[in-house]
Amino acid sequence: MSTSTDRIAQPWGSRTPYGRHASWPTRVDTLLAEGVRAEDVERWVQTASILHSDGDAMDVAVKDGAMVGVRGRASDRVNRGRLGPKDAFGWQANASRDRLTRPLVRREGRLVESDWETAMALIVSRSRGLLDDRGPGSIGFYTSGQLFLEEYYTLAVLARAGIGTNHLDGNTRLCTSTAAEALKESFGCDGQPGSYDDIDHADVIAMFGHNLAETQPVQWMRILDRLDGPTPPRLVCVDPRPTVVARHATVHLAPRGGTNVALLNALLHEIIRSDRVDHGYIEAHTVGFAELSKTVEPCTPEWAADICDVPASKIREAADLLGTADRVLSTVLQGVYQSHQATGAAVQINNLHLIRGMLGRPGAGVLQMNGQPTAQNTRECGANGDLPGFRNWQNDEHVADLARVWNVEPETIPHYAPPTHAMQMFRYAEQGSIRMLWISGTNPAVSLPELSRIRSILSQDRLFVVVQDLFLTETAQLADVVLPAATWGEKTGAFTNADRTVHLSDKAVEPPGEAKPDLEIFLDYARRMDFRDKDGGALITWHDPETAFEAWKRCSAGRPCDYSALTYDKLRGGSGVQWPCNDRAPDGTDRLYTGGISWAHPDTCESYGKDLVTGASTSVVEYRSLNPEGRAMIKAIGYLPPHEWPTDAYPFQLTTGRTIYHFHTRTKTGRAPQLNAAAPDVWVEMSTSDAAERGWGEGDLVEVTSPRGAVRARLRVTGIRRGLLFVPFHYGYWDTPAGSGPDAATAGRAANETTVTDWDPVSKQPLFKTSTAAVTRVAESAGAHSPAPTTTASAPAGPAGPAHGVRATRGDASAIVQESPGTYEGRTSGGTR
Ligand SMILES: Nc1nc2c(c(=O)[nH]1)N[C@H]1C(S)=C(S)[C@@H](COP(=O)(O)OP(=O)(O)OC[C@H]3O[C@@H](n4cnc5c(=O)[nH]c(N)nc54)[C@H](O)[C@@H]3O)O[C@H]1N2
Ligand SMILES: Nc1nc2c(c(=O)[nH]1)N[C@H]1C(S)=C(S)[C@@H](COP(=O)(O)OP(=O)(O)OC[C@H]3O[C@@H](n4cnc5c(=O)[nH]c(N)nc54)[C@H](O)[C@@H]3O)O[C@H]1N2
Ligand SMILES: [Mo]
Repeated sequence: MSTSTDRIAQPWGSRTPYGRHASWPTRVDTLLAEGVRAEDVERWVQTASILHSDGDAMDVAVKDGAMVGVRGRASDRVNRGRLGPKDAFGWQANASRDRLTRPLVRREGRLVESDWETAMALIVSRSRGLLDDRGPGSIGFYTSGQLFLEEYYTLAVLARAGIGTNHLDGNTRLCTSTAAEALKESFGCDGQPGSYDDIDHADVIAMFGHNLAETQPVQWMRILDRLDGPTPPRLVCVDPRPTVVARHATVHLAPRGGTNVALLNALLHEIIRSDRVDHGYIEAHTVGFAELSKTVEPCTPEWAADICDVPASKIREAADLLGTADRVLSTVLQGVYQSHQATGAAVQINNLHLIRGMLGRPGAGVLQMNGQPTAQNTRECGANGDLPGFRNWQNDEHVADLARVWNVEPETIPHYAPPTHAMQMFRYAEQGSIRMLWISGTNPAVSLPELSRIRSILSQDRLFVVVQDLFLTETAQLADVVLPAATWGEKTGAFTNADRTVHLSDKAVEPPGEAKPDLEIFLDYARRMDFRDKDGGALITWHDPETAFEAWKRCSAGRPCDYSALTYDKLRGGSGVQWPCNDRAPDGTDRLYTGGISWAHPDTCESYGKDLVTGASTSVVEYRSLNPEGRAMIKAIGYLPPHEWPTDAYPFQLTTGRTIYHFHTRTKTGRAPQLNAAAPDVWVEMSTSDAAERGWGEGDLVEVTSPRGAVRARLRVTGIRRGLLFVPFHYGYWDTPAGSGPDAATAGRAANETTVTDWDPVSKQPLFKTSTAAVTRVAESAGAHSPAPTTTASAPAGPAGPAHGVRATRGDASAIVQESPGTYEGRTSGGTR
C-alpha cells in the first residue's frame, strides 16, 4: 500500500502494527524534490542519516550531479525503510548557496577569501612556531560527533602522536560523555549493552530524560507500532515536560529539574524492599549490591516525593512496573546526562538492570544513548578524551600496545593525566596556555554554556582559531582561518550509531567549490607537518577513507569495539552491522554481556572508574581489590541538591533542549525550507498555572534572564511542570542581522546566553538542563503566536490539546510517500499519532 503523508504535520507517519517478539514490518519512506519522478533518478547512493544517533539507513537520489531526494533502506536493521522529518528534508541544506567554497583568512581584522596553499601554510607555520616556543600543550583540537570514523581516527593519531598534545576532545563532551562514563563505571568499559531490537521484545520500556519521539523519531515509530499491535509494552517516562512520550506513557513522572538521583534511589529502594531482585545474577556477575541496599534504604517514595515533587503513589506505580516486568528496556539521554548528578543518575539506571538481571537477553537491555550521529566513533577513535580502542590511559600496557600499533615510543603518547576535556580546554585558552584551537564540525559560539564568555575567549588576539565547517557560522566568524569542509553525501566514510550499528556512507555528489572532505584536510596537515614514526617512516600511512578504515581495524582488533572482520564491501548493499565484528562474530553482535561481563577485568578495562560525587579517579590498586574478577560494579550515590536553586531574584528553573524539526544550531535544518517553516524562531515554554498567575498568554513577548545573560522570545503556555521554563537551544545568530552574537536589535536568542559554566564532576559534561532564571513580560502578544510547533512537547496546553487555535506549522512540499506491505487491523490506542 502506498500513501502520501504530510510529515511536518504528522512527523511519525502511518502505523505498521506488530506484536511482541515479531519482527518490525518494513515501510519505505521516499521524498523526491518537486518535479522529480522516480524514473528520472540516475543513481541511488547508500548512506545513513547524520542528524541524530539513530542511524536511519537511506539512499540518496542523484540526478545531473545533484541530490534530488532520499529513500529509506528497507533492508536495514535500524529503520526498515523509515525516515524521520530531518532525514527526509535535511539533505537540501547541502546545496545551499551560502556554503563555504574557499578558505578564508583574517587580514586586518576581516575574513577574506584565500586559497588552500595560503591557509594551510598559515596553520602549519603557527603550529611549528608554537611547538618550538611553548610545546605541544599550547595546541588544542576541538572536534565533533558529526565527522566520520576515518576522520576521527586520523585526527587522534595526528594530535596524540604527531603533535603529542593531550588537548583533544569532541563536542561529544556536551553530548555523550556521561553515557560513556556511566558504562565505564558499571561495566569497566564503554560499549552499548543493548540493541534497538530490544524494542520488539520488551514488555516495559522506560525512557529517562529522553524525548525519544522527537530526537529519534524512527525508533519512536517502532514503539508506536508496538503500541498499536497485540501485547503492547507499557511505557514509563521520566521528564518534566509533557512530551509525546509522556502522553503515551502508563506512568509519567515529571520531577523537579536536577532531582533524578532522588527519584532513582526511591525506585531502587522499592524494588529492593519488595525483593524483586535477581539474587542469582547479582551473585554471579556483580560487586557492590550491599552498599547500594544500604544507600537506598532510607530513600522511600515519600522521601523522594518531597524532593522531586512527584506523588509517592506514582513512584510506587513506576517501581511496580519496573520491578515486575518480564523484560525491561531502558533508554537514557540528556534529561539525565546534562542534569545534576549526571553520571550518578545514569549509573543508577545501570544498577536497576543489574539487580534485576535485565541484561544481555532480547528485550532486557539498557541503552545509554548517544545523541550525535557519529559520537560513538569520536569515543572509539580516541578523539573524545579517551585513548583509541577504549584503551586505558592509566594502564601502561594499553599505552604500550597503542604505541606498537602506531610504531611510536610510548612516551610520545601523552598519558600523564586524563585527556583534557573540552570545558578545560576552553579554560586553558581563556588563561592563555592554549594558543591555537582547531575547531572541526562544531559551533561552540552557540552550543557551549555562557556564550558571552565563549565569544570573548574565541575573539582573543593571542588565540589562533581555525574553524573547519560548511558555513560561516557564529564560531567561524570569530576564526583566524576558516577551512571549507565537504560533508555527508560529498565524501565517503563509515560511522556507528547508538546501538553499535556501523553504516557506510558513500559519496553521492561533488562538494561545492574548493570544499574538501575533513579527512583530506587532516591528511594534508599531517603531510605538511611531516609527522614521523619511531623509525623515521610516515606516522600516517593511509591516504583515503578505505585505507584509513583498514588502519582503524588494526587499532580496534582485540578491543571491545572490534571492527576487524568489517570491510567497506560488507557494509554495501545490505544492512548495517553491529560491532564487535571479528572472526568469532563475522556477522556482528546484537547484544553485549549475553554471557556475563566481559571487559571489566583490571587488565582489560578502559577505566578504573571514579568517585561518583567528586570525580576523583580510582587507582589500579583500589580497582583490583574492589573488582579482581572483572564483574559489573553496582555503585551507589546519595542525592545532593543542584548547585543552582531558585531564589527570589531567579525564581524559575530553566531547562533547554530540542524540537523534532531542528538539529542543534540549525546550520542544516534552518536551510531546509519545510523544517525551518515548522519552527522558525525561538520560544519559551511556561506552565499554565505560572502564566495564569501573571495574566500572561500565548504569544506574549518575554525576556528570560539568568545570572549569565538573557533571551527574548514569545511565550508558549504548555503542560510543562510548574516553576520550570524551557527554551530550545537551536537558535543562534547566523540568520539575524547581527550575525555572530546578540545586539540591541536582536537581543539574546541563543539559550546558552543564560546557561552556567558548570559540569558533572565525573563525566565533565556541562549542565545545560539546570539553570535558574527570572522572566519578565516585554509586550503583550497583540495577536501574535509563538513560533513553537504544535505537534510536539511544545503543544499548547488546554482541552483542545495540540490544535488549540494555533496555526499549523508546515512547509509547502512536505509530503512523503510511504509504502508498506499492508495495514494490520490491530487495536488503536488513543493519544497523538
Ligand atoms: N530533532 C532532533 N533530534 C536530535 C537532535 C536535535 O538537535 N534535534 N540532537 C541529537 C543529539 S546530539 C542529542 S544529544 C539527542 C538529545 O535527545 P534528548 O535527550 O531526547 O533531547 P533534549 O531535548 O535535550 O532533552 C530530553 C528531555 O530532557 C528533559 N529534562 C530536562 N531536565 C531534566 C531533568 O532534570 N530530569 C529529567 N528526567 N528530564 C529532564 C527535557 O524536558 C527534555 O524533554 O538528540 C539527538 N536527536
Ligand atoms: N543549552 C543547550 N546547549 C546544548 C545542548 C542542550 O541541550 N542545551 N546540547 C548539547 C549537545 S548534546 C550537543 S551534541 C551540542 C551540539 O552543538 P554543536 O556541535 O555546536 O552543534 P551543530 O549545529 O551540530 O554544529 C556542528 C557544526 O558542524 C558543521 N558540520 C556539519 N557537518 C560537517 C562536516 O562533515 N564537516 C565539518 N567540518 N563540519 C560539519 C555544521 O555546519 C555546524 O556548524 O550542543 C550542546 N549544547
Ligand atoms: Mo548531543
